[in-house]
Amino acid sequence: MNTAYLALGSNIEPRIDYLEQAINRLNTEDNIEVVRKSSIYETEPVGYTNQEQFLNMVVEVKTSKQPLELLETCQHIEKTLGRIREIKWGPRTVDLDILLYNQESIKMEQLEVPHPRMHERAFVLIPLAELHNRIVIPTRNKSVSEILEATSSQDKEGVVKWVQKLGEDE
Ligand code: PH2
Ligand code: MG
Ligand code: MG
Repeated sequence: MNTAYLALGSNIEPRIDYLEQAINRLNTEDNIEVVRKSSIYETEPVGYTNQEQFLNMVVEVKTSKQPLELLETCQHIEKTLGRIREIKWGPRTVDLDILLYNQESIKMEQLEVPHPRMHERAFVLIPLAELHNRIVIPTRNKSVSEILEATSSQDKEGVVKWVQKLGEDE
């Protein structure tokens, strides 16, 4: 059995529903089990800043799928959830990225693991550290907590624990 960490993100309402549905769909797969979930964080958009805030989280999965099969599953889930509401030019309803797959370094045309930008993204590092802060990112030779220590406080401040407000159906 393999252990993988997946990053989830959404910035189209209902954001929380998209995250939950993505997790349900992962669990519905025969060869994937979501074993742990981080808290959910509300995060400032990185890269293209002219878009809504994201909800981000990380999950740990156990899977007998090989990395490319896992990637296919993630892309299929993105596609099926994206089709629920068609928003022209809108940001994606759900993004599902493979961060780590065991301690493997994989560089293929379709897939790079560890995720090539994970070490510079507080919205990935903070929820991942919650699940496993000693885990080493093989391409960096550093643990998540070490990388987080070197992350600017400004980046970290853009990542805030999210709590659903009562009576508010997002
Ligand atoms: N994903 C991106 C680009 N920027 N910013 C935040 N806060 N969260 C994301 O998930 C995210 C992003 C591309 O996948
Ligand atoms: Mg992404
Ligand atoms: Mg992606």
